[in-house]
Amino acid sequence: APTASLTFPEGHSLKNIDLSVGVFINNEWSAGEGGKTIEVRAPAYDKVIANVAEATENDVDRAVDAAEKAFETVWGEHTPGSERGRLLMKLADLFEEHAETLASIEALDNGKAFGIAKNFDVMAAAGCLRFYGGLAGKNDGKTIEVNESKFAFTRHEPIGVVGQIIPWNFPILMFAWKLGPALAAGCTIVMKVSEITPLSAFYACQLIAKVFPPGVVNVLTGYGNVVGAAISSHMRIMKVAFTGSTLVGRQIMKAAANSNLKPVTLELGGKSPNIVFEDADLDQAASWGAFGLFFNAGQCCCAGSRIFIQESIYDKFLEKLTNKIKSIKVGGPFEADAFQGPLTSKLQYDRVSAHIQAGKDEGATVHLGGGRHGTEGYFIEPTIFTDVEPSMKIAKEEIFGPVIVVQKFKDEKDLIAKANDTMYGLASAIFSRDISRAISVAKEIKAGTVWVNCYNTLENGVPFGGFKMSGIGRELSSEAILNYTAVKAVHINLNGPNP
Ligand code: TXE
Repeated sequence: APTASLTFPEGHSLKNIDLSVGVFINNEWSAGEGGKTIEVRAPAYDKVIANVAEATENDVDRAVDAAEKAFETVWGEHTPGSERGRLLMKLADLFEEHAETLASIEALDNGKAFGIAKNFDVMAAAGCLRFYGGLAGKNDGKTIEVNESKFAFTRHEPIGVVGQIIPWNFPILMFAWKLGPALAAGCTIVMKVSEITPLSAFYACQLIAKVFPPGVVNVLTGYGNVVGAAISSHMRIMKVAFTGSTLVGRQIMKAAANSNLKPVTLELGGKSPNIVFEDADLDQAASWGAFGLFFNAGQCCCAGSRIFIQESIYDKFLEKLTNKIKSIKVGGPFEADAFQGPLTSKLQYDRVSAHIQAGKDEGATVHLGGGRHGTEGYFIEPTIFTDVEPSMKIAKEEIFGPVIVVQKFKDEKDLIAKANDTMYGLASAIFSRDISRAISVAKEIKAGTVWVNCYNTLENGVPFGGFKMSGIGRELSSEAILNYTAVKAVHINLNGPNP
């Protein structure tokens, strides 16, 4: 099986690390069936850092065989919930013990700042695994009193082998978000990690092999139209969970419908409104507004990419927001204090650049930035567009980069119409000191998350997911476990008459 040897820039706490980058099935590594590999690049330096095994449809079949065997022999209902929980917590501990290494790999592969990768991504991943460790075995059914001669009970059974497909913006965190609820429910997994950022998950597989029986977690990467399609159309995969673009979400759903009608959960794109009322604490709103979009270089599904400012404070707030955004340090993953890294792939850099060009062509004003940052890697300057019309491409489409679109509104009625004028409905935020206004507007916004006086704060215990074309189903919290269980009703005849 292929291996990779990663070298970190001088001055970093870790010099280099070797890791397996093959197909991970039954806690063992192998080459992809065809022996082909995929180049993985470090986006900050535009350099190839690894050649990882490209899996094929047959590799997916092998992974399903392993997962099925594990489900039928050692996992599922063969391991009590408390024991599944203990193992999840053990993996959480290992994530923390290996945080330095996991974060170094993540920073190099994805481009995000090492400090953020360590203190946010890896720690949040560990926290998520631990949260689901605590929930394992607590998803009880009901006893239902029907009548004198009958009662029924329900069992929440693990659904079986599940397929999971994740993207490149939060590789290790999405890995944990998917693993946690599925393993807590008792499912076994065939996971496709993004071909753009597979490395942190591969390192995590070494930790998984120390904790879980063979076949419980199987991980591979490859192209979406081959491996992703094989997973979503597999007849023996009983459920598929996907995070990625709306376009691909639709294909996954079609593939599920055309194969075994497996249930589908989708966590897709967004164009989330961030609303600043005239009575807001403007410094607070500017700070969260900048964080809400520029965190992870704007590559967040829930990014607050449309800022709506009430007319009466437009100039004053725009100035505060602009100053905050100007203070963002753009830099490589191992530069001290860098907040905004590169776009994670050349493709994403090109897509974001095309959106910026479209904004210029359609007549919006570039208030800040609007170009490439530096000469090496896929960096784009923090960018603000003003004079934006709702019909413009930059106001409608998800940009998924460091580009914020600013619009004005008159009053609540005007705001609600504008904020909801989108096919998406993932997140939103309201900045106001008037709690009644915040709550009543929160009720009107068509989105799965409404933040009040904050942005991008995710909690393991709070469900996350989209309205409208932002997705189906919820991640995190006890809700996510329901995605991985099937409810069985058992009817008991006590002494009822024969028919
Ligand atoms: O996503 P894709 P891309 C949005 C964001 C971005 C756009 C495109 O707007 O600009 O999507 O990004 C796998 N069957 N988000 O092209 O293609 C693929 O291999 C099954 C939002 O990178 O959706 C990868 O593992 N799987 C987002 C995963 O899907 C397929 C995160 C995501 O890739 C497949 C990322 C197929 N036919 C992008 N084709 C979020 N919600 O956070 C591809 N894949």
